[in-house]
Amino acid sequence: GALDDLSSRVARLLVEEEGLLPGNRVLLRGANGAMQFAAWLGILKAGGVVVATIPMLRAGEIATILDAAQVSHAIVDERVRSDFDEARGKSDALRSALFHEGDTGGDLAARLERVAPGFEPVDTGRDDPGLIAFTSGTTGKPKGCVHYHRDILASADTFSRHILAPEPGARWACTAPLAFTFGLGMQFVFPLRSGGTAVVPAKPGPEGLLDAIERERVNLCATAPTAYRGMLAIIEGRDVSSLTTCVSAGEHLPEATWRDWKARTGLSIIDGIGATEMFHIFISASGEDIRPGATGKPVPGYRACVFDEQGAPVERGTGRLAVKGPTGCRYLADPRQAHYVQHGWNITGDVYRIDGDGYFHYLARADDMIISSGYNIAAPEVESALYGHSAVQECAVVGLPCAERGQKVKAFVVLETGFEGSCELIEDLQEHVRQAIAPYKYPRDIEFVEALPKTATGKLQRFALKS
Ligand code: 3UK
Repeated sequence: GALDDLSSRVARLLVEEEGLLPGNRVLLRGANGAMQFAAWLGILKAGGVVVATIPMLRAGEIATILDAAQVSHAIVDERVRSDFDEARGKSDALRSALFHEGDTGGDLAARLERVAPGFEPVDTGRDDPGLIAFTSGTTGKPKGCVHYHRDILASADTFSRHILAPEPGARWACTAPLAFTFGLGMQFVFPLRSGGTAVVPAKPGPEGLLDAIERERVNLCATAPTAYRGMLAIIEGRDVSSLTTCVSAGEHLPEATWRDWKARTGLSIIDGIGATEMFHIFISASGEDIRPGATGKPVPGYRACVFDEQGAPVERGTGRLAVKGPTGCRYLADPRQAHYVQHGWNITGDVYRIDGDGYFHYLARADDMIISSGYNIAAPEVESALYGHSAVQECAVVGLPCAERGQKVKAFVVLETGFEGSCELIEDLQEHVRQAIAPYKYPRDIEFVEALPKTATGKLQRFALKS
């Protein structure tokens, strides 16, 4: 009721005082919290289109989005205001900016108290845009993915309903921001659709998530593989007994991480591949259907296959992943649409193997396949092997140019506390990989590092290690 009231006030204020018209784009900028959630709903009630941005973005990146989406209104948390203020000067479309501070403070909160309650939502259609989600864009100009009102519910009624099967009243916590559609689903849309409660961690990262789980008795948690490893490193003595469902997405979940989490908590992590272009997860498995190391099978409502080398869709074997279903890619005015959607299939840029039982096994991003002495080596497979070694906290594998082999496999390794880098440890890690997978895949170079380069959404930036 409180969320309904607050979001209706946001809608009324936007329409009656700030001149918002249906179809106008509204920038949202702030950390996850009740005011940002109410603003998100209020924008949709007002017939607007949500353009949420990750709080970490800087002025240049915000200016690009303001321009690309022709944003006319903005709702910004004071605490991340400065980069926005710098960016807004460069925009000719922006007409109004509202500021709040956390959930209850700032000018916007005061104005909302004075607005008349209640608002009849604008009569939008199922095929009206509800949001534009910008891809994290590791290279090139960010792409705006347009999702309709129906896409938002489609993900809740496919992945959430069939794979998570959440109980009403369940408590959900997630580390991802609303601007990342993974977080939008797991932290807001799915709990709302299933009558659950969103628990927003007070601190970012694995420790904040663990605190939230313990303090608020969270049932469903969702984060990236790195954060599961981060939680495992500090889980000793913590109470996570309230958890029933754990979701991992954003990157491949190595089998060793899945097994470590299972050994420590008794819970089977639900891996799922999603994409900003697809709104949410489209291949996954839960409960007894999980095969550790595999992503799973197409979520009910979706079809998936791989394109073989001749470009023909096949149901078994290895190739570029192709998927279709109730959601799909609609880039905002971008010629790259023709790369992502081919013959009615969404081509995600990932290489997958489909086994005899129809399970989908992640191999690599197409650009993370290493070709060394004529062999195809998937970087994540070598990483998965390294994760089976107790000294490895985190790792990244890349192919570096090599006169002799074309490319050679190099691993960057962050060590667990208590281990120190040495020639013996390098040899030990190399031998460990040779025992775990085909010996030609072992990393010929290993470098110990303090940390690995990550994108704003926590994805490994392999390309940054190639220079
Ligand atoms: C990779 C995975 C292996 C894959 C996302 C869940 O990550 C999300 O969206 P992005 O647009 O990136 C998409 C790409 O990320 N990926 C994601 N999940 C997995 N690779 N195993 C996985 N489980 O390369 C994909 O093409 O940032 C994830 C829900 C919503 C999302 N937007």
